[in-house]
Amino acid sequence: MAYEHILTETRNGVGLITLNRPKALNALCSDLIAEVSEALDGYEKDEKIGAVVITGSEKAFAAGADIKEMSSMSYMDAYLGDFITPWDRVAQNRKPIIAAVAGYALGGGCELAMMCDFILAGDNAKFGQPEITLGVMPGAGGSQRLTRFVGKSKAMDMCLTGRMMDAEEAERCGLVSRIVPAGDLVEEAVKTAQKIADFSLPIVMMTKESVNRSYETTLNEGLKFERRLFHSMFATEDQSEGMAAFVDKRKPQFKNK
Ligand code: CO8
Repeated sequence: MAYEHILTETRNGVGLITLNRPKALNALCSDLIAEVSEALDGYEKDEKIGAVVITGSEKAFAAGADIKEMSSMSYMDAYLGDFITPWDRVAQNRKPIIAAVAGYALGGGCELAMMCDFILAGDNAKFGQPEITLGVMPGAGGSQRLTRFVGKSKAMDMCLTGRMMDAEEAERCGLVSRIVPAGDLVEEAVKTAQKIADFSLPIVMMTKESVNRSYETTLNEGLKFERRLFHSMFATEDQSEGMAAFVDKRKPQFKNK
């Protein structure tokens, strides 16, 4: 499938989406997001894909929503057109998605990274919610997801001043899972995704669902949800195989991957 603003390829059970608007530092125009959603939907349906990586360039993951596209938008355009809502499909995807972020991840770029399941950062990554400098506020989760990642004080600091944080600060405060040299980022992200894709797909998907549930519910309800899913895993062939392989001291051959 040929896209205008993204590149896609598959590597050993992993779907790799590369944002590709280099002249605009991968600014996230509506067409780009529609393409990302379509590619993700395709990977979600493709039984050979076990995990996805979204990345940009070494200079920019994405420098935000496309300011040129937004600058003449009216309230009615935004409201009636339900601006940004199509982005929800990224977070709703059922397969694991890793954001591999090098360079700028600003505004909608930072928000897109946070819609993924975890973020691997290149050592040159810079995260920020600079919408305040444009006379608006974050609109795709920056005031909500960022607060859950880094806590109120830092989220307020980022959203109210528009300052950027570097990769080390982002790792320290839990926004990113780990930092790798920017030049190795995509390889490392794909390797990580391949490791996930090698496990049982339904178990991976249930694990993602369970971790995500912790954001949406009380501890008690979340624990019950986790327990029910955990019990259900004993109805899968992959649980039998995984545990038998451990006992037999061999590598498991998961059927559902
Ligand atoms: N939108 C459109 N074009 C952009 C954007 C953007 N967000 N960012 C950079 N560009 C363009 C520039 O206009 C420039 O184009 P041209 O060569 O035609 O003038 C080209 O990319 C290169 O940019 P710079 O020359 O500015 O490059 P620098 O290396 O000097 O600076 C920066 C890099 C610091 C990243 C700078 O480009 C910048 O500040 N960009 C804007 C960052 C920003 O404010 N982002 C937030 C946007 S608002 C937003 O994301 C709202 C989210 C709401 C929901 C999102 C859902 C989509």
